[in-house]
Amino acid sequence: MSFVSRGFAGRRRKTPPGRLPPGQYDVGDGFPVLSAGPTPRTALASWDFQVQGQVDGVRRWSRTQFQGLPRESVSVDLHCVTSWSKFDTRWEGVSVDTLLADVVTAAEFAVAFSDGGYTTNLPLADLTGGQAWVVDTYDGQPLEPEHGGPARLLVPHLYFWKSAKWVRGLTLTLEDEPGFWETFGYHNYGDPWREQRYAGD
Ligand SMILES: Nc1nc2c(c(=O)[nH]1)N[C@H]1C(S)=C(S)[C@@H](COP(=O)(O)O)O[C@H]1N2
Ligand SMILES: [Mo]
Repeated sequence: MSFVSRGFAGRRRKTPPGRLPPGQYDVGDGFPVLSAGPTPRTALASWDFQVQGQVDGVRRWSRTQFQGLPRESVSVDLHCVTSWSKFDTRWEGVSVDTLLADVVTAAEFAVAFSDGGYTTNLPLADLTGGQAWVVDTYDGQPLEPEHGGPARLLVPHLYFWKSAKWVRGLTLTLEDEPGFWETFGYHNYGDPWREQRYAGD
């Protein structure tokens, strides 16, 4: 005998129509943690963010300076290559447009680098135009270390591995230089709507 009616399974809100890319499922209220290594614990006092590489001068913001930059709130859907998607996630941080505002560069690519050694590459055009942020707040709270605190990159229009956790900066490059997962056979670009999971997709 079972008292559990099928109705209870339907308590989770429904997947918003048209927002689930091919091969993905809605993870609902859960927020999986996916890290290729241990969670680095960076002292907030020593955290900084740098823009380096093909630039007319390295830009560096201390934690305090970073917190003084203009901030944006965004609500976005996340799509992990392991096939979970999470809708309407709320973040706060600094637009990459703000960080690159006065940088003079001929670069067309960038490599985001993180504490712990993780890297991921993107075309510069995918980091600008209101498409990417360095976020330090999730759902109104300081970003937890497991999810990338003190700060992570957020590039929601690409698979979530492009959103480098524990990010410390961007290296602007003339040539495209594959990052961590990209060297291990994942797709170089990673558009979830074109299901670009692996090299060759
Ligand atoms: N530094 C770093 N960033 C990372 C990763 C990682 O292993 N190290 N994993 C990526 C992958 S594959 C995904 S799906 C998301 C997971 O973020 P979450 O743990 O907050 O869900 O972070 C991405 N950013
Ligand atoms: Mo992922």
